[in-house]
Amino acid sequence: MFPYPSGMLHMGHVRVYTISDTLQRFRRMNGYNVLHPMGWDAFGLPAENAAIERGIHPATWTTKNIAAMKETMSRLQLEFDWSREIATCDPSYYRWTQYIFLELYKAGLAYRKEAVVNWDPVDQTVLANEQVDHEGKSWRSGALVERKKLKQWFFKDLLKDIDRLDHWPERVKQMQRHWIGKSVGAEFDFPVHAKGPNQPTLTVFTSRPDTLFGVQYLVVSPEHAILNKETLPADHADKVLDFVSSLKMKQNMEKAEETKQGVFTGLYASHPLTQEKIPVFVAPYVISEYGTGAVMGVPAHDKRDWEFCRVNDIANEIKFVVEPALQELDRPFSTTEPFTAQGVLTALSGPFAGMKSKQAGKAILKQAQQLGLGRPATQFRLKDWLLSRQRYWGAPIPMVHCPKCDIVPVPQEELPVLLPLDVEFSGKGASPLTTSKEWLQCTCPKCKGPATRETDTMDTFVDSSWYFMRFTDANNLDLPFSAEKASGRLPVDIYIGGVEHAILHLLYSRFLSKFMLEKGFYSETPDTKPGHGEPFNVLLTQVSWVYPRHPKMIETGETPLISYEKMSKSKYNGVDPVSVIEAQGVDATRLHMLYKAPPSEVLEWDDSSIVGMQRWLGKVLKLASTAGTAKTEAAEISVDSLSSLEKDMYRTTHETIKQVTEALSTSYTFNTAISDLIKLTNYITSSDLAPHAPVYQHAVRSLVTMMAPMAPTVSEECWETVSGQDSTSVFVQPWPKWEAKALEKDTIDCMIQVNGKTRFRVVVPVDIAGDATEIEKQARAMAEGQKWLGDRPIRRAIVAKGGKLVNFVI
Ligand code: ANZ
Ligand code: ZN
Repeated sequence: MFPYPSGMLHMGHVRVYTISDTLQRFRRMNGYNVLHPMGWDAFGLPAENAAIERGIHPATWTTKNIAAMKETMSRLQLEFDWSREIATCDPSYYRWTQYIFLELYKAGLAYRKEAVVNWDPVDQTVLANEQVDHEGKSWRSGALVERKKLKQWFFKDLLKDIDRLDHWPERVKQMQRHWIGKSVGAEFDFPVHAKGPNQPTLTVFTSRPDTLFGVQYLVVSPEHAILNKETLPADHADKVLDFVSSLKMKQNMEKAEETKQGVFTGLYASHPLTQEKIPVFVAPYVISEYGTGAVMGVPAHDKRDWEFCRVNDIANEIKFVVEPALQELDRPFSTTEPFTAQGVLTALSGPFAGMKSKQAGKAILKQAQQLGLGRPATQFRLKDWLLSRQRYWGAPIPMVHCPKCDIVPVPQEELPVLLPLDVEFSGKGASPLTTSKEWLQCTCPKCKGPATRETDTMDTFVDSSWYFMRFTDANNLDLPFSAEKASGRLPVDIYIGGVEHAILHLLYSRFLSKFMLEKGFYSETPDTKPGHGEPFNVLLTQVSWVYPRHPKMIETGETPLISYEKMSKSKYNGVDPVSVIEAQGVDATRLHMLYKAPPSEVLEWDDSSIVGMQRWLGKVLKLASTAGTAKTEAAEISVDSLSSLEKDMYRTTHETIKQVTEALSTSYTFNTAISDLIKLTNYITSSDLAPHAPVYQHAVRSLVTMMAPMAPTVSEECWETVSGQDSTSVFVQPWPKWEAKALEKDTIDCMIQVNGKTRFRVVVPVDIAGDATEIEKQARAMAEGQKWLGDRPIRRAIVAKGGKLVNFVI
């Protein structure tokens, strides 16, 4: 995941990029043609705030920050393909963001509609949610924030295919599922008795059609179209509309939502099956963007409805239309709280009494359907993606407003719509783009008359939901990327980054990746996985909390009850990577990052334990020098002609190769890879084998090569030492291979149990493993055998674990 150029690389970044750099070096050494790109998610609010606060132009600020972060990356030995560098704020990039926007518009997936935004009435500007404090006031002006409807741009239909993602963490998939959420149910129509010639209908969405007979009122959201002067009865209209407009204050809205406060509209609707007269309320707990923006209130079977009914004093008698099936009743059925489970329909449900919920739901829906007052419906709990921002530092939405032709797209060949430079940054008023008069005026592409440009810019999530595709062909001047190059590379093999992006960024990326595939911008080869335009095959997420431990906690070994705030550009609670590299060295820093915690866990940073890594590096340097001095001509090693001492070292080396290779290629458990390499180092150091022995040389060379992806500088140095003057880089060495033959052991350890209790161990040659009689002989020859078995005869011997355990029953 590319970073936001805040100006400082923080430890969370260092962790993510150390992991990816390790993997790319590893794959390259294994002969892969690796694409390891880097770029900058360079549009966004902080640049604009710097402009407002310090008078620096966002472009200048961003460029300076990119340079600083690049410098840190190079000091960390992070190797990227800089020929493909992308900055999303560069016209050569955002031109294509705009192009893709127009593709979505052509496909009917980009549209404009009114949406509620946070409005600061003093500064006359739209605020992001984070800019409104807990009292509902603007962070800037302190004014009470209003909810205002403005026309905004959206993308629609983001979803599907989550279950195909085999190599994504289950937790991330669950979060996406939850975000998207699918609810299967029905819609019912309630004809409304209103004054005037048009009789409106209220349509509700319910997930419980079986409770239709329990409806005691309807509730519409404050934004519902039925709430207008023409439809509302005269004696109620003012009160209702006042209530609705009081909700424009975010503060009032939240309070009403929480207390389930509502107001009777004066309207009645008739029940689709019983024609009963049902009162209609308005309340903000009904959300306008979900379902139909109207619900049927069934207080007996829904908690929110129960509470709403109680708070607003709606009905004195609650209708229970479902009750638990007799056999499930473990205590008397209580009517003092809602019964929300499924069950059996009561007599109050007329012809459907006695049916089970599921079957009743179907039957009720069928009847309503026959009357033309109901239909099956599925709701996705996903709001469309609101992508308009009333901001400067983003890609301009390539649209034109013409008094004659309404909204007209900018022709794709006229892109990019460049951001003007002469804007005012006051943080007040409408979007800064409206202050550049020259830019604002344009000609309509359709009628050639005078027109104005769209002043909204795109959410920066749009920029970052397709950049990985651009990396396949980053300098293309004619298209977002060539189909051939993209098809050869996509999907991304492994995507590494913070889990905080698990929902939105990944969801949007999946949306655009599927869209681009559908539109033929690239194609999938038969062996592509997981297919269907999924952008990322393996997803490796980190909790990007890297925080310093309090010295006192290090002392006492306590774990914190609350974790520190996430490190980020705005919080200066972090460790500065540059000062760590300066004090501790690059490789020790990288190793420590990889060693302290598996990628998915929180990393606690304390400078004191980095010493362990430095010590290890020192040991390897010493080993390299010993091996380098004793170096002889490289000789072939044949397992069969090795002494047992040599065989042991050879086997230990190959075991390590096997484990480290697996850790770096499939499980990404860098911490175990490092501890295996440390064990090998200790093994070689304490071995009695002479350093000129080919097996010894092989062990040291393998060790140095395997360290290289994680500790590139020390490994390079060691490689020069072990391989001599004419050496080439360690990174062009092939990755060591392990031989199955080398792993074979001559002996195995066998645990001996006596009457089921583990007593001692014997080392037996492999060819008698599992042979109880032979093992008994060996065991009796040992002092421990004498102690536990004595001369007593064995009644039964049980061999288990492939001969690694024998239980003697005596
Ligand atoms: C009647 C009913 C009876 C309901 C009952 C539930 C239980 P999920 O599962 O999340 O989709 N609902 C529908 N639209 C709504 C909106 N715009 N704002 C707030 N609530 C809304 O939830 C579906 C249920 O949420 C619907 O089913 C509806 O209440 C409510 F015993 O209808 B139900
Ligand atoms: Zn026009």
